[in-house]
Amino acid sequence: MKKNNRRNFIKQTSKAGIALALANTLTKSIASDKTILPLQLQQQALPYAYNALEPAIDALTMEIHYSKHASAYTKNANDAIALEVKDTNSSLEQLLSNISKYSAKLRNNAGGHFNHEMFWQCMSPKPTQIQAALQTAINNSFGSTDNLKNQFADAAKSRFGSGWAWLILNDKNQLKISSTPNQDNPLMDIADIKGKPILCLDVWEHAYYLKYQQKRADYITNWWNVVNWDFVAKQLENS
Ligand code: MN3
Repeated sequence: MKKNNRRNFIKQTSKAGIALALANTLTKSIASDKTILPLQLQQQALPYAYNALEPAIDALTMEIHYSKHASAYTKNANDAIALEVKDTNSSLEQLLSNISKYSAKLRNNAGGHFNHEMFWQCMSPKPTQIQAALQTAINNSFGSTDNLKNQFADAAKSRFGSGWAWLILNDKNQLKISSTPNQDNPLMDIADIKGKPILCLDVWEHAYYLKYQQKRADYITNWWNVVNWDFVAKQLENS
């Protein structure tokens, strides 16, 4: 081969090599799009109307909270999952239990999705009663429902800035109260107090500020009137 020809041959071959490598990558990523079904989160329909929890929570707060804040967490969580989560079998709970391995965007938004989906179910427009099995569990852990409510309200009131109050079942099968900052929750490996969430309360200002302004304590007091104790009992039963 003449020198010039050899140079051209090398040029052509390396171009072809790059093209082939690119084609392989594209084929792989298209194939993986078909075979890999990454975790997809969906915002469930609110189980009651926006105004159904009035006067404890006003309709406008519920509408903005559900249709703007919470829906954004779900969307942003899915965007982050698509980029970061490779394990196709992972559930949201498994993801949360390994959340320290992922970005702040995934932590904040997957947490935000889980927390809000649970929060809507923790409330009901129709009054519910604490049934026997739940009452026994509450009495065993706190002595009385009033003590539970006081400890929970203290956790909710003393959470500095934005966050959540939780009733959880820990790995020793004890009911405990905890609180988390931002959109963290007790399922996360980074949580100070871990456990299975039984009841949660959103104490971000977006959850109450339109009606209550700085009076977070009043929001908490009125919130007890819409707690869905049937859901709480079911969470405990399934734990
Ligand atoms: Mn919220």
